[in-house]
Amino acid sequence: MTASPLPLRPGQVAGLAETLPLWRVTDDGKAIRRELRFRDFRQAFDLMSAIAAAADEQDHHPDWSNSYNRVAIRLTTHDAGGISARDIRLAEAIDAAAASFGA
Ligand code: H2B
Repeated sequence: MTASPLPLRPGQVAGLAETLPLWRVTDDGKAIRRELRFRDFRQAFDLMSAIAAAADEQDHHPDWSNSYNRVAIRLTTHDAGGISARDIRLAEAIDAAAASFGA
């Protein structure tokens, strides 16, 4: 198992607006979130399957929910008690997967 990740410093959190413009920092500053909307449930679920594969590869997992064609994703690092570089890396993979689905 790898060492526990460090949470981002406040300046790094502020910089997320530029590096991950589709994501918002939650009010408590401990997570980032993005909401996606698709044509239908099948598209939404296919994206979730793609994200699940990326998450397992990275050994870093989203907190998320799905309602029909919407997927709400929240990324936080439980082991760090906040946002870490692991969340950034997974967010980038999610953005790439979503773009390939046209979302
Ligand atoms: N996912 C997230 N979001 N945060 C974590 O701290 C985390 C994880 N820890 N996936 C990983 C798994 C850890 O439990 C394993 C043992 O590496």
